[in-house]
Amino acid sequence: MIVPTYNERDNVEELVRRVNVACSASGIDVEMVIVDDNSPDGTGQLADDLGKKYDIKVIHRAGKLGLSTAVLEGFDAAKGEILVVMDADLSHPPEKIPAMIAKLVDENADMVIGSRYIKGGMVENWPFHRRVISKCATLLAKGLTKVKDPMSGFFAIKREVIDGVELNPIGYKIALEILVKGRIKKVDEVPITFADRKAGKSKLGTSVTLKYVDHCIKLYEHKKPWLARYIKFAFVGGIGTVINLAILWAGVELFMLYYLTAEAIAFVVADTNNFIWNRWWTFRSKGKIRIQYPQFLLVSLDGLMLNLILLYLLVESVFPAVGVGQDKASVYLLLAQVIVIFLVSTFNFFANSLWTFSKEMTFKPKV
Ligand SMILES: Nc1nc2c(ncn2[C@@H]2O[C@H](COP(=O)(O)OP(=O)(O)OP(=O)(O)O)[C@@H](O)[C@H]2O)c(=O)[nH]1
Ligand SMILES: [Mg+2]
Repeated sequence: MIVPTYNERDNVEELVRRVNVACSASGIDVEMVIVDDNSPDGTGQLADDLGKKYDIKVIHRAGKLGLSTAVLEGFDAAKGEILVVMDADLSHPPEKIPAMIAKLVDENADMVIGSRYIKGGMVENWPFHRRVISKCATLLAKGLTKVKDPMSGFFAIKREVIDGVELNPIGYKIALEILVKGRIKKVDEVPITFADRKAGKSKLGTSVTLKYVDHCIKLYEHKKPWLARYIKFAFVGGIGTVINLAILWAGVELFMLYYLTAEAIAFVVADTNNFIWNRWWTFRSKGKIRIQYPQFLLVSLDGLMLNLILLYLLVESVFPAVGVGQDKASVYLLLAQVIVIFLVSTFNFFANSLWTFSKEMTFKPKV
């Protein structure tokens, strides 16, 4: 049992007791590994004291080094062939451990999640905003795993699942990392009632949310590099689109430019923005800018031609044919450009992936 702790003095004793009661009732031999980050409230000392009565190994780390690294250190220190991870704040019911282990042993699962979001599972007393955040976070991971509650901090694995697997501790959600990278053939879930922490403070903050999004993006890149980069490219394109539309609008409305001229200027400015973001973020490229920027611009020039032709066709023939967009400064002009941006971005994505950033994008699977 790996339990990371930071300022959990009011919870840890009850946790240890309940874990031991639950396990001994089911004949499970349990070693607890408490990984404490020098909690100012003395959790580490209390854990040492509890070690006199229970089978506990306490790892004292110098300071708050993060939840995921704590869990990974716990994995290294634990002796067992089955590893269970749970929070110390009594949110996770220790009484469910035997059912989770039974699925590993009797039903040959490789990983079992204590799940809030399958039938029989629930969350107690969460305010509306936390439910929404949790649901959104779960939604973001949908493409990574079929598990209903990959955000759970309560799970059990066989050690062989992570043996020799390089786990990146950037994320707060180590279960998700294991689900994506671990050697898992069969994964199962056991319903739990997630109790809101009664004592101590949450360690969640905005930076955790941002790190989570970053973690998810990296996992998608690991699992589906093309899709992940297409989405990032589209996101960058979204920002570029706003810039593009703003300049197009200003050109037509404020500077009285011909709409195609305004769009040409808008396109170049937005495109340079896109290059910077795509090189640095989408493709994480370290290639030579003096080669890549001209390549990117060249791709975009083709894109620009396509853009102008398609915009012209939409504005001059398609829209009039369906009876809209006679006024060139109208919202229909912008609508036409939005459609064109989608088509041209897709063309640009493939051209840049296969040429400008071809070193970063190969069809070979990552090893
Ligand atoms: N060792 C260590 N443990 C940590 C660290 N951050 C959090 N923890 C522990 O990890 C577990 C989960 O943290 P919580 O603050 O409960 O996070 P949460 O469950 O998402 O948030 P709440 O629902 O508000 O409790 C708890 O047992 C914490 O004590 C850390 O930096 N180091
Ligand atoms: Mg908690």
